[in-house]
Amino acid sequence: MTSKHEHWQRNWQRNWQRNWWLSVLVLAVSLCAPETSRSVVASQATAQRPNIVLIYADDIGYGDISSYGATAVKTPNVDRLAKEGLRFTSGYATSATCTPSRYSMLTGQYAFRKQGTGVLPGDAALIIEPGRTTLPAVLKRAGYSTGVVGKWHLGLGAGKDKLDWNGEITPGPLDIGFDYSFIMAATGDRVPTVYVENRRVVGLDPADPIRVNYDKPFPGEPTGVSQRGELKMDWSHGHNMAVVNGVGRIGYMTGGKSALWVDEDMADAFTKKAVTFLEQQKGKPFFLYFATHDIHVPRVPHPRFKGKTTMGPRGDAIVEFDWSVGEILRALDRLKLTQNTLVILTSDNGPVIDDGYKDDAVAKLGAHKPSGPFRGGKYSAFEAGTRVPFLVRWPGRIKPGISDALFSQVDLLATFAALTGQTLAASDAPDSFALLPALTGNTKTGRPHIVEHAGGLALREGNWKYIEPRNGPKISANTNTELGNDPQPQLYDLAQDPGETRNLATQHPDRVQAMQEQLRKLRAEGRSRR
Ligand code: NG6
Ligand code: CA
Repeated sequence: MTSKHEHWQRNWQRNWQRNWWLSVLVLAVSLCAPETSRSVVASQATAQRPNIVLIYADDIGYGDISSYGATAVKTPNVDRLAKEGLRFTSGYATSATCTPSRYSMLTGQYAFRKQGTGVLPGDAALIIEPGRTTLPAVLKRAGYSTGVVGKWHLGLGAGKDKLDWNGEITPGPLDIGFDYSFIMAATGDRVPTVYVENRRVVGLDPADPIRVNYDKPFPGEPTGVSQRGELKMDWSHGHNMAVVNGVGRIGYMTGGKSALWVDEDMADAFTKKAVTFLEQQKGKPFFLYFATHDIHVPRVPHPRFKGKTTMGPRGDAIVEFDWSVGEILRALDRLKLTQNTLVILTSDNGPVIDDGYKDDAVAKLGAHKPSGPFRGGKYSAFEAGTRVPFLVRWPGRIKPGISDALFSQVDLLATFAALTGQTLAASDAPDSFALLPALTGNTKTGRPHIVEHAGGLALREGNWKYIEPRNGPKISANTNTELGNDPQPQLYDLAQDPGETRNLATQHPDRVQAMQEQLRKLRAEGRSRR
């Protein structure tokens, strides 16, 4: 007992002496340094900046994760984040589809403000202007080394007729703030079905150049129509153009045989690159944006995940996603980075069951509820379109628990700027709120309102949800999702009715009018950050 105490005391004294000398040194350096670097030295001495890993799933719903209530699938690695960190119940993607959500997250601007931010084809031009203040650029400015691995879907190059997949592909991630990138251009179901590392297609044989066309087929190349009987997985809607690896895709493509990806190996390929990025970091803080392809269509997980659930490829892809998360967390442990790494895990939009392939997702769903307690899913203005899993872990800084604070992915930019002691210019990130206290669980107060963007707009303010009137199908003919369209205004009390089943608009005309006015203002002002 005594000897233990003495040992502790000796250690404490030694540490105190070491820290005292360090403080003297920092003070001396800062006094000699010019004004700007002086504040940098001081802030580094007081708070070590965390590394940041942002794990961004594709199409994973609120109810697809066991820590959010799923029972038909187990996600132990994701659940580890929930256990060791904060589990948000009101974390949102900005939009009910991929491109606009990613655009908003990386620019801090709601995508509904900018034309051309809808789901992009694989040959679209980059939609984020180089030189703009982006999420990675903010962190790069703070001295971070920045990398993106996985799904991009924000366009590449200067547009379809100007982009040569066989040469330098630019502009791209490296021009908007990333130091390193290993990506797919768009989605797993869109051509070109190749990986792009930094500015080049990986494994390309110059003698077999790639050509891509979204309008017309290449003569002689098989299509999902001509080869329908021989496909590995049949399509249910769309996905009948190029055939790659026995799977029909959106868009036509020819050439690049040696560079084509194998869907079954994709999670391995991305995870390996992400782990390598972590291993290569030396000294500097880093930011890794790890955007998995799982669980987007085509769902073709590696055979080792086959049958891991009773739900077919959609369930097995969730297990594959969870495995990828585990690999990242284990790499952080191995590299002794866990303690000072902020890990955020979320998804780009809500869940979808049949998104264009006959992969048994509908038939084998059973009692599983991908949307959790919410209504709708991907493409929908109802909650499940944008309310997604949102987990935040930073050991030592964030106390494990649950937070009901309203937090949108569009807030990450300003929040990371605050985390790294930076002030944004007024024109930057017009919809991004700096919510560091909410992100770290120091307050349960998040943003005052959230715009949810599907076809039209919806607004959540406190627990009230208003969906603006919109014509259009109530249910998507393709995916069978309840889209939230109604020519009448809709108003729901999410506290009493999280499933949006009772439209209270006629009972509360004043609230409807106030929320409509608030939406009008949010649109007209072009910004919402004060
Ligand atoms: C749709 C595709 C769907 C998916 C989606 C984008 C058809 C019929 N459907 O157009 O399969 O690719 O776009 O998904 O082609 S997202 O998650 O990238 O937004
Ligand atoms: Ca998506």
